[in-house]
Amino acid sequence: MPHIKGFIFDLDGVIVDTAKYHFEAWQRIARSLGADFDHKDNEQLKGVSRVRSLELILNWHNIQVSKEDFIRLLDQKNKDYLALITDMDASEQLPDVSRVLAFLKGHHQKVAVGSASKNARPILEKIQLLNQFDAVVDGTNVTKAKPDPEVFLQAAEQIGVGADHCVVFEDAQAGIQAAKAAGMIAIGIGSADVLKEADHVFANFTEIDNAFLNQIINTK
Ligand code: B16
Ligand code: MG
Repeated sequence: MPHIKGFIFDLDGVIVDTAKYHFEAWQRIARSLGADFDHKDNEQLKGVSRVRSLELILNWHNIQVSKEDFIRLLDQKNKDYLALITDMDASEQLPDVSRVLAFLKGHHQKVAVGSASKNARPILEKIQLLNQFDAVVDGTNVTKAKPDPEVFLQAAEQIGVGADHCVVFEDAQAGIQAAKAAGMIAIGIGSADVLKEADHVFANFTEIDNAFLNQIINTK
């Protein structure tokens, strides 16, 4: 029997390149406040909740806003983000996601999504992958954001697999930390310079071949 029984996929930046739309929407908000931030700062916003993202941007620039404005800015960011992804379709699935999914399912692995996003389900529907997963745990289900392991522990529970038998694919520092805190194998999707705490790092799924997946499934 293989040791690994389940794979949990982060959504934004792993299954679909929504990370660029989150960045654009947050930049608009920052600029409306007379502030700005770059791609390097943006790494800190990946994988963290909408509320935490706004707190970070305001902190970087020492900006104080009222509770009402805070809520208005969150709402505006989500409106801008939803407008950017309105025409998203299956062509925006990141390369080889469907090949990796098919391989894992063909090898009796359970597959789940573990995302901080409250928009995860509609996005999965748009890119026609919602029905491919055994479970979806997202920002509407969890109370503690990554790097807390809650989202991945809930996903493992929903697919009925112990945390130490799960593997996570993640593009964010906070997500890699969450996977490790959950006691899971963490595979980074992105840059090794950024995802230093991951067990393995690949630029994208095209670099992950079936031999590697086989090896991971049989890792003890
Ligand atoms: P929403 P993931 C995360 O999704 C994004 O990486 C992060 O940038 C975003 O702020 C967060 O979802 C919340 O998203 O505003 O749609 O609820 O990478 O965990 O799939
Ligand atoms: Mg992500």
